[in-house]
Amino acid sequence: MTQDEPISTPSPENEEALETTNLIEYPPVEGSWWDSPDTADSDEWDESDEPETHRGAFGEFGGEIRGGFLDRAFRERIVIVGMAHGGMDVATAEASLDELALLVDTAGADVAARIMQRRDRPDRATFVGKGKVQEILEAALEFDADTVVFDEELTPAQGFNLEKILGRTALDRTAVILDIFAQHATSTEGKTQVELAQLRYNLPRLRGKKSFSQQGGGIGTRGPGETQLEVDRRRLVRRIHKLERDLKGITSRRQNQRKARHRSPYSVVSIVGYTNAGKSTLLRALTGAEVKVEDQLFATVDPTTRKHRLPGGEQILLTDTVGFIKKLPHTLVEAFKSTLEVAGSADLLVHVVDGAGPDPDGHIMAVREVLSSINAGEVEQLLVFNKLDASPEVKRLVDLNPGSVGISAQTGAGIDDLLLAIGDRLRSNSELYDLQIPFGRGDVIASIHREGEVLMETTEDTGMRYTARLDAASASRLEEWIVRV
Ligand SMILES: Nc1nc2c(ncn2[C@@H]2O[C@H](COP(=O)(O)OP(=O)(O)OP(=O)(O)O)[C@@H](O)[C@H]2O)c(=O)[nH]1
Ligand SMILES: [Mg+2]
Repeated sequence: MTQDEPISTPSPENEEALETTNLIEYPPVEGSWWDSPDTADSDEWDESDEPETHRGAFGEFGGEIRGGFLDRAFRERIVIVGMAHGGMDVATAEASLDELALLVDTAGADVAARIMQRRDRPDRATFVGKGKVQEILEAALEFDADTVVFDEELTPAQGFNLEKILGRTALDRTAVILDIFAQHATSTEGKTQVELAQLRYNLPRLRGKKSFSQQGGGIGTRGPGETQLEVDRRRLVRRIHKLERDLKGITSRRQNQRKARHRSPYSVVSIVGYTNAGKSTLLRALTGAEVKVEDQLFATVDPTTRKHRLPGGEQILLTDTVGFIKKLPHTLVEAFKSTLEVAGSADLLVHVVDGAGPDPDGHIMAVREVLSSINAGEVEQLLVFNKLDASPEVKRLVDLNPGSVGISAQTGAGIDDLLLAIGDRLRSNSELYDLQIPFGRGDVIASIHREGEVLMETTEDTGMRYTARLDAASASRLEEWIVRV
């Protein structure tokens, strides 16, 4: 252990654990710590301390992440651990743990046991209390589990300590979500974003064996006396910088596309919602888009946009994008900023909620929180309760939420009403204008029809006169033809 790594002082809480191992405790690293890797914790640990029975998500780490955190050579058996702390009631914590079980299943592993703790606040050194750690160890031994997954993000120190005591891999909710994203990303942008999130997550958790060996490093890979950890950290930081540069390039291309879209006559509608709500099913039902629909969390990572004509004739651009979840990892939001920002620049958000699911209100709140954090909280939302075919609850939710619509994206029920509601909402952002177009300007007449809703058309001596409903963008494009507002 080095000096900059405070060793926790014994307290009744962790006394027993300290008898068997040296625990570390330091405050969670915050902010853009990846920008200053050299000032980050530079602790190493003795090889003799190293547990032998696990691969160590927080233990040894050979550089770049290539796969996920979970072993996919076989279905791992996992112990999951939740905590009700602060004002949280046990039912809420249990629901969150149910969701973690789904995440683990989607990631390709089996839940062997689940453990819940009620506590004022997490233990700084080991997240759960010392008695609970023993209980987890016993469960892991009983069910022959190689990995324990905690329902909240562990600090690097907590993860390190838990792995040491438990002698097996300690992961957290964030690692599992990152793992799923890594499996599901298909586009270059998606893959880059996920890798970046994984590396940023891993950097403060990087630990290495103390080794001053010059062997195996290759020429120029290691300076004199540089530890394997420092080499790994340097490689990781280089890779992070490269991915950041790559993403910048991709993002600026996307922003140009988005600008072009906003110059285009189409309204932009983004489908948002909790993961597994039925967003992709809806895009598929409306536009026939061949998007992946799965009873899985985060089936969609890469966004898809399709054009669609509303019953009133207006064309819209409809985007299906990544879903949200409670405790969505900050590293993911950060890395997926360019994808998520699309919601912020939409004319309307179609917020799809699984009306047959366990906690529609909690899901709505979680989605709204994420939307605010990506500056999309102010964009108009149309609340859509999905899975009408699966539960009578959907009707009740629609009644409780004026202005919302109930649909079944699967059977098509309610879709016509949804399209009318989308048209209405977009129109409520628009105003009535009178326009005078000279004969011979068929192009302008065509744009009025395409972009707006024509309410009256009369032929005059010099040209055509229209009363049409236009949104602000169309009105400014057609400004020179507007005669009276
Ligand atoms: N019963 C019923 N099931 C539905 C309906 N719409 C979607 N589903 C099912 O719900 C699951 C999730 O659907 P998706 O469309 O993949 O959901 P999503 O919101 O795109 O989810 P992610 O991309 O994973 O965030 C799938 O198993 C769908 O078949 C519906 O109206 N009724
Ligand atoms: Mg989807």
